[in-house]
Amino acid sequence: MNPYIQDVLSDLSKRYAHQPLFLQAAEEVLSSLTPLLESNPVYKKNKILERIVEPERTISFRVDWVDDKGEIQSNHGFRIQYNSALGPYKGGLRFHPSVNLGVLKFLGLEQTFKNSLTQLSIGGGKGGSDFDPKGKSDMEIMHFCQAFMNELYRHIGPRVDVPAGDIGVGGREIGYLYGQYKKLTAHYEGVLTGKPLLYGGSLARTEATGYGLVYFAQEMLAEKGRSLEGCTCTVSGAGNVAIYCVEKLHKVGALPVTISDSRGTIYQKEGINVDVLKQVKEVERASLTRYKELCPSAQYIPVSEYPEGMNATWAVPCDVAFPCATQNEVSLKAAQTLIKNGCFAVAEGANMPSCLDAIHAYEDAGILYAPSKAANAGGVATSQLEMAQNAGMVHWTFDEVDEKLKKIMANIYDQASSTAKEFNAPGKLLLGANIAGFRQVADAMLTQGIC
Ligand code: NDP
Ligand code: 2IT
Repeated sequence: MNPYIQDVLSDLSKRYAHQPLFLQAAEEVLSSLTPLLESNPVYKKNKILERIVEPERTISFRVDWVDDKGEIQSNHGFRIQYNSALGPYKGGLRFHPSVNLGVLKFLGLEQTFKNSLTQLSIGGGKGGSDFDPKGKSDMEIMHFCQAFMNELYRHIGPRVDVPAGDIGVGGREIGYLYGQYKKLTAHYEGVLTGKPLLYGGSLARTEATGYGLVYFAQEMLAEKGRSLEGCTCTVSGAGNVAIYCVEKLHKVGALPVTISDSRGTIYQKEGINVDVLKQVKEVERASLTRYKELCPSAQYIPVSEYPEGMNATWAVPCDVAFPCATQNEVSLKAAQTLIKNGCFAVAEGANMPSCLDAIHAYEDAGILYAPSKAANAGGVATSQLEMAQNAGMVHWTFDEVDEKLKKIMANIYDQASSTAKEFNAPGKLLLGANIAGFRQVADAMLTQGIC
């Protein structure tokens, strides 16, 4: 590894030892940059690495709200405005008890390079709260979202910072957040994306991350003369990304056989039933034990019965694996099991779902690997299409948005693949995506001066 990168990573690990996920994300990106930095001393001269890994601004606030029993609750809220070299800050909000500054810094750093790869003039941001939506009533969710926006509204705007969804934040939460923003500012504007269709949401935004992931995987397989048709696929997660990944896999003739949530995994040999999955997760907001009730032929494996050190999903033999739940859900042991069972490609829907040693295992085994910041960029790209429609006061059809999404995913694939070739590492999409994403942000920073 280049000594400049080593110095920056070593300094980061001293300063942020308490933020392991952020350090992991920084190492994952920076360790790809050696060939670029060696041929371009200008980045070191301008201390680009030291600057790019630090958020431009971190906002943290208290969120007080009242639950259904009349008790006062208090949570932590954050918005990280990571990098605005390429455009307004853009990125989701995550509501999950595990949220802290380190988690959001990892997500914000990844988002910065992901958004760069879309080539749609969006900077990087991320936010959220340690609020746990599980088991909360609709009224409690609304009160929390309103309290969160009471602080957030002063920092965002359609040309400033445009939040969206992530884990625990979907159409319902974006609706409540939007209502409160409008109440506080009296502005009816595209300040959030993933909005319901009635007031500025874009068709195909709900589907975009999962569909885009499958489009990316198709591009990656096509370059090797292969296709998803007839492939058995394992998918983890049962939320927005997983549902529409499963739906699209069926549409392209693949067979998705698993889904999972934080309590267990469903394995259904004949293929996951998308209608039942949507009923359970989007309508009833229930656990996957309910899916098992509705589809008795499916097998349910509770977390307590998972093989040691791994998620049961990755023990199911497959051709292609799609991790779509959360970070570090594919351990080294899981990666080795996938490879041993004949998996020939991994395409990441979640952000940073593979541990660093799992990525090394994919590379050593020579299997195809679609890294998250490229493969799951369809969600944020379609958010930008929502911003464009809002700004122009126009509405595009589902097919128009879907066609644009397909082209964007093909373009991201081309950037990752051609950049890997440019640096003599053909097929190494992680290296290609990291260099391509980084180079655009870094070059924009250089031309904007020290400010
Ligand atoms: P959702 O909240 O809709 O779904 C998340 C799913 O993952 C749920 O099934 C959840 O189970 C499971 N999950 C979450 N955390 C854990 C955990 N710690 N352990 C086990 N299972 C867990 O979120 P999304 O589908 O939107 O997001 C999934 C991933 O995709 C995240 O990494 C997110 O950052 C990424 N992503 C999302 C995009 C989007 O547009 N929504 C865009 C790009 C990436 P349970 O309900 O039981 O908690
Ligand atoms: O990780 C992601 O790219 C998202 N959660 C989507 C962000 C967005 O602004 O649509």
